[in-house]
Amino acid sequence: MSQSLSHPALSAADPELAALVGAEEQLQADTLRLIPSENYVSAAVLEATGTVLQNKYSEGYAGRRYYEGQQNIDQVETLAVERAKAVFGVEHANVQPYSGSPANLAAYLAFAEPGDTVLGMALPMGGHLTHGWGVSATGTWFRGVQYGVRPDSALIDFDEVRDLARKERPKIIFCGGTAVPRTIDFAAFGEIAREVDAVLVADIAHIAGLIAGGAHPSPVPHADVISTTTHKTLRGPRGAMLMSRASHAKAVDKAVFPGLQGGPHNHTTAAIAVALREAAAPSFRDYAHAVVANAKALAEALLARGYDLVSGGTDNHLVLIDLTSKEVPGKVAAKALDRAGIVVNYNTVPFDPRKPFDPSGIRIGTPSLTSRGLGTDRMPLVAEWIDRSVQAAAKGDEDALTVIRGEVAELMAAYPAPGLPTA
Ligand code: DSN
Repeated sequence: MSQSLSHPALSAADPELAALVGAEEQLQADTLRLIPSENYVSAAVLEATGTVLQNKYSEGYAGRRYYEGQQNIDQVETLAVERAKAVFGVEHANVQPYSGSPANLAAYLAFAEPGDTVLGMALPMGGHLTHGWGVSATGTWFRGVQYGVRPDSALIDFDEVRDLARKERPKIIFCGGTAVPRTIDFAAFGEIAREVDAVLVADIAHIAGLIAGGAHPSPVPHADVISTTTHKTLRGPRGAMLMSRASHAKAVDKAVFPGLQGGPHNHTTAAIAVALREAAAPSFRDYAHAVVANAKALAEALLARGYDLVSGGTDNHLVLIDLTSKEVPGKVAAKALDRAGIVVNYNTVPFDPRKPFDPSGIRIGTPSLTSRGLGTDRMPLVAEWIDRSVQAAAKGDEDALTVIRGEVAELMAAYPAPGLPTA
């Protein structure tokens, strides 16, 4: 394993751990990372996560803490809050949720009682576990009612959403998801939520960066609450935010702390502030639009190679490939792609006859490769590598995967990743 020269103190204190960090740096440098929920953060965001801010306890909110010594932390959190409000055009922002699942759980705590009905998109249809799916606490402590997509178009079935909302009268309606390749119609969800007097929570975790950069419509003013992680298309640290109208501010804040969490992770808050400053820059608009352009180009190139894409393509950063016609299970393809240096995740497709741990599809996305500067001209090559890897997987041709791995590493060396040490 390689030593991490960029972490001298760590290398001296714990060579074993430092070697693993170094190996991960190498892996992230050499591979084509296509998991749509991953990205590369900037060196500035990375530095902020490694600061002494992590030494401090700060239960409470700026100006009303339960611990002294908040002279700097209050300013850090206020910066993050104000930047979030400006970037997303919201009245209130809470930057303390530890990640997306706790952020969503805080929304339940704020607006529902255990046993209440909540309406969300089913996990196998593209929704998230925390939108009321059975194995999640949100589906056991609450009564999760789930909507899906149309079998013909794989688009959200708004007739079904409206019918379920009228019949079930949910306290909360969740929109957004983890495997939704098309634009979320926040206005349509908002209309349904208002009709049944439900709180609409827009989970924009996947598309937050696209919204910040103007490459996807904003849920403002349709959603009552906006939940997002900060580490996907937004290119921040692993964390989350809840944003809302001013009228919901108190309920949201109370649910996060003291309802659900203790002290905020101040180093993460600082890094969120840095990421939001980056997201406010004009260059981030270019980034967000380039992510979408790359995804569309990649989808076109895959369609040209005979791949079935859920919904026929993409409007955002994500492409969901149904491999049924290729006669290669998603897991087999994902593992072969990994050996070829192309990192994806296997994924269910809507109405999947296979099980979630061995599904029919793979999910890919373009946030990471766009962060490295690859443009639409490279997407036919990416599609070719995916195609060759899937064919190699079908034939059990390990040599072909090794050849592709070399080609991938050679191209990626020409596109240094933000935040990674340069050799
Ligand atoms: N499941 C994560 C993803 O989309 O990868 C989000 O929680």
